[in-house]
Amino acid sequence: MPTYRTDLIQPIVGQTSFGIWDLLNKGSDPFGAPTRAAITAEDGIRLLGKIGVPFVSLHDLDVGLDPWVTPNAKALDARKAEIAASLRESGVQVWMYTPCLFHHPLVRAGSVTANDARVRRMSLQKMIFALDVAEELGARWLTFWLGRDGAEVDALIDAKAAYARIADAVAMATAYIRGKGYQIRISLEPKPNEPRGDIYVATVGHALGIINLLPEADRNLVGVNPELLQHEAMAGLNGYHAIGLLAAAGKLAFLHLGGQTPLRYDQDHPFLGGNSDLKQSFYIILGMLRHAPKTICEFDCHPFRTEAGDDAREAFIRGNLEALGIMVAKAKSFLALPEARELLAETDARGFGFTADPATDPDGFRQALFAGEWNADTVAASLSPNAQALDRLVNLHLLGMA
Ligand code: GCO
Ligand code: MN
Repeated sequence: MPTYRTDLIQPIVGQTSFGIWDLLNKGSDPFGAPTRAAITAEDGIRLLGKIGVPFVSLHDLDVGLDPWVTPNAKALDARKAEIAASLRESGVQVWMYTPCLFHHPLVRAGSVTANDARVRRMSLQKMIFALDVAEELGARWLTFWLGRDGAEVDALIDAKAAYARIADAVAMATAYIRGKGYQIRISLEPKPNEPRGDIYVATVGHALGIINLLPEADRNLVGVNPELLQHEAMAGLNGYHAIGLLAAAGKLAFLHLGGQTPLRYDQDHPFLGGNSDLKQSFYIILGMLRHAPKTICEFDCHPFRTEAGDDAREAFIRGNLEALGIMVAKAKSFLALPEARELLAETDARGFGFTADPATDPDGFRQALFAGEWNADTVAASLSPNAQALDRLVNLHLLGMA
């Protein structure tokens, strides 16, 4: 294992988390057998504690707390106590908890969107059970990753009903949170496809649309955790814009990070790993630093399948932390460049250069808006958007040539 740079890791490690499922991952893919030995959830938690990662996220299934797999209240209680003890001993806290609504054959035609009311009800049971466990374990977020809610055969489920059913389920969960006085919040994680042909909560925009379907009192209990680069890039979308939209809407819950080649299957490469787009990765960290500098960066990706050694998982954790440290350092130093500051002077500017309220005084508003000489050709000729100069600066800086 190389010596990973603590000078890069130390400034950011306090705002990081790893999904336990990513550490348990054994390197199998739909074509190939596992390449890494199994570890337990406790091993993974211990490893994070040793490296100083403050948070871990859990799927009920991966930590033995799935009520569909273990329909025995006593056994689940005992297992919960074991996980709590492991977290305590390792000094690691739970960042996010997910009821796995994508694994069991029960949800093969959807969980909360299924046509069969029994499946919708059992999915809600699982969500509410998970909320209780998550709150008890101190989790800050419960992520609904509705990865099995989608379609190959669109005739099966009416799309309007599907979105309404998702909103119904989320609204039940938020109302329960309010009723119980819980601290936990709900997060939606978009993904365009895989495992379904098309997933309903496909993009950040879809997630915001669903939040908009909720009763108003529940909307502030729900956020979105985009997975960047992977999930937005799978649809060829721009992750920097995803962060911008969520920041503007006040809905950025936290980030899932990893590497991805656009328009491919969910590669889940380590952050900056493989053929990931370095520039896009730079921009998402730039967006994060500017609009949510303290947000938790949770790595939701896997060691490459090639990595089979005993230290593969430790190298994976340290490698991701170092990669984030590199991009945070790059983005910070970019923002501090006098040339960048000058070129970016107007980047946050808003407004239209006049004040008048179109609702209370529409005629005054019109008059103010059109006051003066406005000629499209003249203004166009005087514009200097600086795009080329900024792009050059980003390239020189990112590639260490500035
Ligand atoms: C994926 C998803 C999951 C979710 C997780 C939420 O596999 O594509 O990213 O890893 O993040 O299920 O907890
Ligand atoms: Mn994810």
